Amino acid sequence: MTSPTPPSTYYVTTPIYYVNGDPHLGRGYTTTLADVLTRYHRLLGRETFFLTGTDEHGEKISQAAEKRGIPPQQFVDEVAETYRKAWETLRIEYSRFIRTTDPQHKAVVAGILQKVYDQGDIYFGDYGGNYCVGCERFLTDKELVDGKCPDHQTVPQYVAEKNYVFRMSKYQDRLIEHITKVAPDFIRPERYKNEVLGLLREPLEDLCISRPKSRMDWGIELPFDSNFVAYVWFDALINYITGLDYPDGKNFSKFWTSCEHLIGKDIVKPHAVFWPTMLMAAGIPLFDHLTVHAYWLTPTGKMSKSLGNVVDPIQVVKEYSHDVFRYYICREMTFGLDGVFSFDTLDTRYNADLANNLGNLVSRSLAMTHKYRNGVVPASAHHEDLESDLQSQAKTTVADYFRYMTSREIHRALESVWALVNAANVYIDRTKPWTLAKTDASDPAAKAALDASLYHQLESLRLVAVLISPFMPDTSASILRFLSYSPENAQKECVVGNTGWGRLQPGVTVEKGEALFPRREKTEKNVNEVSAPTTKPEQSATTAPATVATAPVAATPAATPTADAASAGVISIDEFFKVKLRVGQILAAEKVAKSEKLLKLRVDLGEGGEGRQILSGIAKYYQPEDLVGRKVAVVANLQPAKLMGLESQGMILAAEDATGNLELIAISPLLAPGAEIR
Ligand code: ME8
Repeated sequence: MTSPTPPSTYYVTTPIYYVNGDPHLGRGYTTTLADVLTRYHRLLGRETFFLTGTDEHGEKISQAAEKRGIPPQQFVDEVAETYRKAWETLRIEYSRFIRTTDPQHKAVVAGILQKVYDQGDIYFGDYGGNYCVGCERFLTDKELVDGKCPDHQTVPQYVAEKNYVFRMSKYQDRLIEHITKVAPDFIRPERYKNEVLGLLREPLEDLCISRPKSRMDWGIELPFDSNFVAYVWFDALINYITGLDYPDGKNFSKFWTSCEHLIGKDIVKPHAVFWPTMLMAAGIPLFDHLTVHAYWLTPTGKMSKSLGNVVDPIQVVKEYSHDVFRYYICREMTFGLDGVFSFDTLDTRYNADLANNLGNLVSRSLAMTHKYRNGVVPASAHHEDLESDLQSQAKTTVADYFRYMTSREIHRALESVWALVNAANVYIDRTKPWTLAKTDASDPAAKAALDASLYHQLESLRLVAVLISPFMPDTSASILRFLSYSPENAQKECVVGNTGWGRLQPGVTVEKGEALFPRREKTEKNVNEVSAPTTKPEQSATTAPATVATAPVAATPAATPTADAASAGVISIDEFFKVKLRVGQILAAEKVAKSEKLLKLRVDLGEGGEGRQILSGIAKYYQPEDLVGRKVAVVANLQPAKLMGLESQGMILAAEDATGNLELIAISPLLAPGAEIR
């Protein structure tokens, strides 16, 4: 159980955002991710530097200021402040906020332009092409779709004028060599590397790097011709070194080559082609990595002001919390692919992963330690298969976590932590501390088993708290505080590669803690709707899961009222008691081949053996791995039925909300499998 050997420094950047737009979800995502990676590298003992800021020059900013009727400088000052405040609200802890209107930045840009000009890599000439103001760059014919910019859906403007041009083509071969041979992980994930290599298969054109002041004067003046300002990308990209006080700053020599640029897929070309060739021309070593993520979409498509579907991360944080927001965006988006943000999936993840799973682990383990051991962490001498299983899951989780963090499969890193959260909850149910507590005063074996159970619960929790600290700093700090475990220890142990089992010291007193993630009302409401027989009898449990639609079991006498009573919409108490409802615990879950709806579950109903096989139509709403360990309500006396050639020996209860989503009925994790529901 060791963490990767840490190089000593880590430098991460976000794009500097255009000040004609708001700090919306997409920008909030990149910035949050940079914060997560910074905290992760600090945990590994690296000295970190995190740069974000605002891109304040160029045509679209000048147009936006004009629209507001204020001078551009006043406009950019106001919006830069909005960004700072937004990141503060999201609890982003950057090292420096850079603005391209900073005098220091202007001087660095001028210095680089002069150097590249003096060595003959910038020439004056005619330049013409299709300019997209939205992208602030010329688009090649190949990039246009039906004559329009695919990102902005606008027809670019044809611009032809005398301008200064950077000999970018000169560096094409060196760039290809770098991407393919020198640093194969320069651009990641792989799909974006391939996209760039695709671009580089065509001869690279030189890059126009100026705008005549007569047309647009909101920019940095060229040091060698005062009639022109620098092209906005040539200016903006250089922020990444100004931020480290290039050329002479201590930070530049310390951090530059450990640099990771985080960007969205919209600005791959400027970062993967313009920027490295600019650096080559300026004689500056290249950065370490360009890490690209995809877009956040909404259920109604791309976020856009005109559609009114732009998600404001500040509102989300206000309604939930920083940690919930951070967890959701990092867990929900498969890194590198587009993700869909919806409050529905946010609530589902909140209730399933945070309230039910992590929240319960915290409250159960602390409550039981208080109830059975006066809050004192017991020593664990007893070691059986259940303890080995949990420890081996902890080992797998730690290894997977570091592997996925290193490969930037961020969502998977979190998934691996939740595998341990799940396993710890399952472990509690299997060791049944409440049963052991009945005899532990007189039976030394029961006492040892209870000590072990409590220790293993708490130690799993400690490990989880350490691993989630980059993602959920407040939650992690609360859990470590509950466990009387110092955050400095957590950090130290990652540095020395000792994240492993057994760091929690027996004898310390844990706090009682508090509910970290109370279940959210939306789900509560759904549950009530289903359990109130008078409101919606047709939506009762027997009709809820999609399995029922195809399952002959739905028509079994046990679950169906008599014809007379059914027509009246009521059933007698006797009829109700014919239905045997039991608490079940999902032991295993997998998709059913060729079925979009069905999951095949193995469910422990307290009957011994391997548990029952139950098919449930919830595949669209739950990932199999998120179900393992979960307690569910089961109709236990349904006549078995075959679905897709597989036998189903019962039915899991779920409720359907107004949008047609299915949500499993919540069962307290304290209830043991087989407990009767009535
Ligand atoms: O391009 N989903 O600034 P910008 C995910 N100033 N991320 C998104 C997103 C979405 N729907 N929308 C935006 C610029 N982003 C230049 C950068 S850097 C030297 C100059 C994020 O304000 C994502 O990181 O348009 C994307 O690359 C960036 O915001 C674009 O920000």
